[in-house]
Formats: sequence, structure tokens, C-alpha cells
Amino acid sequence: KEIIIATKNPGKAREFKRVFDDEHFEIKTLLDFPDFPEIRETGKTFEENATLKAHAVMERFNLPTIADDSGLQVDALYGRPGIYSARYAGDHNDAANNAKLLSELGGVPKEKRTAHFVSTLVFANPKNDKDLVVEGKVDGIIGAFPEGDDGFGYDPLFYVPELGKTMAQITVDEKNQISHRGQAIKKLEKQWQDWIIW
Ligand code: ITT
Repeated sequence: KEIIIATKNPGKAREFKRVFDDEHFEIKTLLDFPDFPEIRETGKTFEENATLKAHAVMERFNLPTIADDSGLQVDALYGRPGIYSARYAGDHNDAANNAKLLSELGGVPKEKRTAHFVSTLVFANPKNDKDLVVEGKVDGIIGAFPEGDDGFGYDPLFYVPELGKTMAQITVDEKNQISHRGQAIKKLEKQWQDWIIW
């Protein structure tokens, strides 16, 4: 069975493939279709943007499609960067985004650097008339400097108190156990068996 993950983000693609790429499924992402046009994320919420991505890709390939729209919400920044997380510092550049985040939080003490990663997944399928929508969330603290080389995006700055590590200091499997995306994927796996019409 084929499923498309509507992402061009290699970090996301890796996390999804770790879960779904087994004997049951053939998983493709937009990285397998480099000519697929840019999908404009014009929505005002994670769900709206995930829905835009899921439907653009489902309509093109006529296959079951999962899209993720996700981001970092920092309490001291009133929830920013939120849906603008990918392009916080202009273009999609993780290093520049992390530098901007550190500079905006300059002088903010540790106890006020609380933050959350959130992920909304939309699963759209040509044979289902409604989408399946799930969400996941994980709490953390924005560190004073980046730590770790794994993961992507804001992971090196996202310190998880329960682990005593950042999201970039754990393996992809460990991240999937606790992360916003991992939690949303678990919810999806529980619900989609009863929902999907192959
Ligand atoms: P696609 O739309 O192609 O999936 P994207 O990176 O543009 O890729 P989003 O619009 O959902 O996706 O932006 C999500 C951004 O939020 C992402 O680029 C990171 O900056 C941040 N982010 C989301 N999940 C993250 C995670 O698990 N670890 C670190 N940063 C994350």
C-alpha cells in the first residue's frame, strides 16, 4: 500500500519513514518528486495549512496523503513563531531561525523560556469524503545555546526537562517516542484503521 507524505522537509520525512516504512507500506515524500510545485501556505492555522498541503498532493497523485504542519510556540513571545516557524528569519534556514530566536529571547531567564512544539496532521484519502485530523504537543524550554547535532529546525534549542537533553541530542526513535509529531502519528495510527477506505 502506497502513502504519500506531503513534505519537502528532510527532517520530517525521516521521522515519518522511521514509523511507516515497513513491510505494510510504501512511503513516498515530496523529496521523491523534486518538480512538485511549491504549495503556498496561506492558512491562518496549522490545520488549515496541513489541509492545503494534504489536498494539493492527494489531488495530484490520487493516493492516500498525510501532511504535517507544525511549529514552535514560545510563551515569552506570545506563541511566536507559531505557523511562521519555517520562515521566522526570512527564508527557510534553520541556523538563521535559531539565531533569531536566541536574540529575541536575549535576557529572558530560564524559567520564562517555556515553549511547545505542536504538530497537526491531516490525512486525506481519495476514497474518504472527510479528512482525519490529529494533533500532538510537547513542552520544553528554549536553551541559552544550541546543543546536539541530530534532528532539524529548532531541535538544538529545544530542551526537554524530563530527558535532561535537547531534541537534537536524542535518536530519531527516541524523538518519535515523545515529540509532538510522534504523538500525533500515534493518534493517527489508532484512528486511521477504522477510517480509511483503500
Ligand atoms: P513542509 O511544509 O514541506 O512539510 P516545512 O518545514 O515548511 O516543510 P512547516 O511549514 O510545517 O513545514 O514548518 C515547520 C517548521 O517548524 C520547521 O521548518 C521547523 O522550523 C519547525 N519545526 C516543526 N517541527 C519541528 C521539529 O520536530 N523539530 C524542530 N523544528 C521543528
